[in-house]
Amino acid sequence: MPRKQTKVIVTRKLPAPVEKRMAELFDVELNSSDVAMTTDQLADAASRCDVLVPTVTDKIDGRVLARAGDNLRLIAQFGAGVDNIDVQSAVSRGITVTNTPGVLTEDTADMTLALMLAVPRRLVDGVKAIEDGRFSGWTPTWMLGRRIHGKRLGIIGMGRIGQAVARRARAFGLQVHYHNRKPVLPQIAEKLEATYWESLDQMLSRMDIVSVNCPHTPATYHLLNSRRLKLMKRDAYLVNTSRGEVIDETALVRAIEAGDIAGAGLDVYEREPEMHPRLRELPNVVLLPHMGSATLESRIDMGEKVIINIKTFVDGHRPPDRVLPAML
Ligand code: 8YV
Repeated sequence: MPRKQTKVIVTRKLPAPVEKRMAELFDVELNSSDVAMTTDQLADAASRCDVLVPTVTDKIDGRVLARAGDNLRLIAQFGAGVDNIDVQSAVSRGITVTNTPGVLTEDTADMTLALMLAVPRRLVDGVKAIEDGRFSGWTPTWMLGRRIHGKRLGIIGMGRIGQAVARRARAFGLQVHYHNRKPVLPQIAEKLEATYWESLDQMLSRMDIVSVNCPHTPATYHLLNSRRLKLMKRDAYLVNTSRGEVIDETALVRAIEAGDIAGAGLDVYEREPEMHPRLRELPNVVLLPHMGSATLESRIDMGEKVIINIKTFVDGHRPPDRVLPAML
């Protein structure tokens, strides 16, 4: 099919240069209101387009896919994570799924480090003290946090983002440990001086900071449950810039309230934009609104990846960022 006749529906507002390029290339329907679509609206979109461009806020499940038209051939996710899409159902209906890996790695790793510093060093407490006019001068014992340098970092999920976190962590003098489905290549492990733990339980009990950098899949849902949170050291911190579902949020709130762990830095939640109501009341947490990849550069690069995936597909080739159920 000629590109210009390819009907592309984009579910959310994308950066202006991305929308402009899409409009030049395809018969595109944009969402200038940026209001997230309902299930009915998504199903309607899926029934009318050749290519659907969803984001993390759109649940493309069996119900939506069942109502898709025969014309829907490609779901080109704007995002690295695809846990909002029932990839298995899509692929079994002959629909190709793509994502945008690689281009948001460095920004997400930066935000992970920002949280790893912010929680133990009480960055937000300090900002609030200034805002509230509570800074009455330096004292030897005020605003004491915990040192980062020399501590042990345990990374759960040593993919692109996990490795980017490890590179940064080395510069901060952290010792890198990781748990992954399998060890990384020896040359990568050597460069990062990273220690592999086959047993997540054993790693958790020895780390000072734990960072979640694995995708949300059925295998990682509630990977950090109440039992595992209890394995962590009482003075350890937990950081999550991946997906909320990897941590049992209620168990996390209880663990922090009970003093089982020292605090947490979270960018993602189990039921976004909702979060456990007591999370906001805890003093030793830093909470961000899912902004790990929120730079203009990342979002434009993600848009460009979406465009390349669509163009390649429409031209009859295999798109570069195809996602297969076996990869999840
Ligand atoms: C994206 C993310 O911006 O790419 C991901 O997986 O978590 C985010 O940073 C979001 O998913 C857009 O769909």
